[in-house]
Amino acid sequence: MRGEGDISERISAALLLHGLILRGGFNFAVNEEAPPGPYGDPARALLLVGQAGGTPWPHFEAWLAKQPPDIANPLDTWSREVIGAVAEKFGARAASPSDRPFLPFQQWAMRAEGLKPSPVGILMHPRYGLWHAYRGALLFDSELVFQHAAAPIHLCDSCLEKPCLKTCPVSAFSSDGFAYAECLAHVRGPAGSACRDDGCLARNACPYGTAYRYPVEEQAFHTRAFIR
Ligand code: B12
Ligand code: SF4
Ligand code: SF4
Repeated sequence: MRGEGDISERISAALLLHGLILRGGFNFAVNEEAPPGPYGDPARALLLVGQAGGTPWPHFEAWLAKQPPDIANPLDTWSREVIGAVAEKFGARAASPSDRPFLPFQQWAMRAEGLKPSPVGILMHPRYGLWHAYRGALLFDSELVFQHAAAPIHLCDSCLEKPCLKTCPVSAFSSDGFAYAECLAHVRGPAGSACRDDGCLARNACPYGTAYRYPVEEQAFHTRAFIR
């Protein structure tokens, strides 16, 4: 059994070179359905890789400047390249949130860090608010040692005003889920310039984690990818 303390510190150091961080992890239960590990058998442990705030953005932009101008899905490609190299170095297999069929990254994140969804679907983090994401997972063929951490406070529970739900021009969030088509039509349309240029108004309305808010260029990049 690998010592998680030791390996996760070394993995963290390797990821930090690209502005990425470890987002916790867990061991799969025996007989639990798990994605393949590095040798094709079901993985025994998982570490999530992600970002908090815009720290990977300058690394990604520097990489992008050296790519052909018509490169498809650049952020996925960069993430796969960087996280794939870290996986290889540490005997893991890298998985991406964009791999098909989609892997349950948000369920994994809830299990790894005890996070819960905000009313806008994005998981709420006690420190980063809505300004964090997952860029990959490292899958191992043997168990790791994890420290047990207390479940974090879910900030949405005490947020009575819920400005995130009052800001969207097309009220895209409801108990039925995210009205993807309505959001898309608005963001693509003539009245959608605020969402297009400055990012999702609902996400930006949340008062938490504002120090981690993505740079405007990154928000515009995500919106462009979303409406493509
Ligand atoms: C398909 C997808 C979408 C689709 C449809 C979402 C849906 N209704 O299912 C669309 C295109 C609408 C979408 C949009 C966005 N998404 Co999205 N999306 C995904 C993706 C690739 C697959 C989701 C899935 O089916 N998973 C498979 C099931 C089995 O896994 P799961 O963990 O059980 O899935 C959970 C999510 O689907 C979630 N969910 C359901 N409805 C919605 C709606 C929204 C807006 C979100 C964020 C989550 C969400 O609930 C499920 C149960 O826990 C995931 C990555 C992944 N692999 O999970 C990202 C992911 C959920 N998206 C994410 C984000 C941030 C967004 C955006 C907010 C920003 C963006 N990337 O542009 C936008 C929202 C639009 C906006 N107005 O800004 C993040 C969430 C991170 C977090 N902090 O929680 C993820 C995890 C990607 C990542 N790299 O981190 N997304
Ligand atoms: S505005 Fe309030 S309810 Fe909405 S995501 Fe932020 S903390 Fe949660
Ligand atoms: S991008 Fe704009 S239209 Fe879409 S959910 Fe956010 S605020 Fe609403």
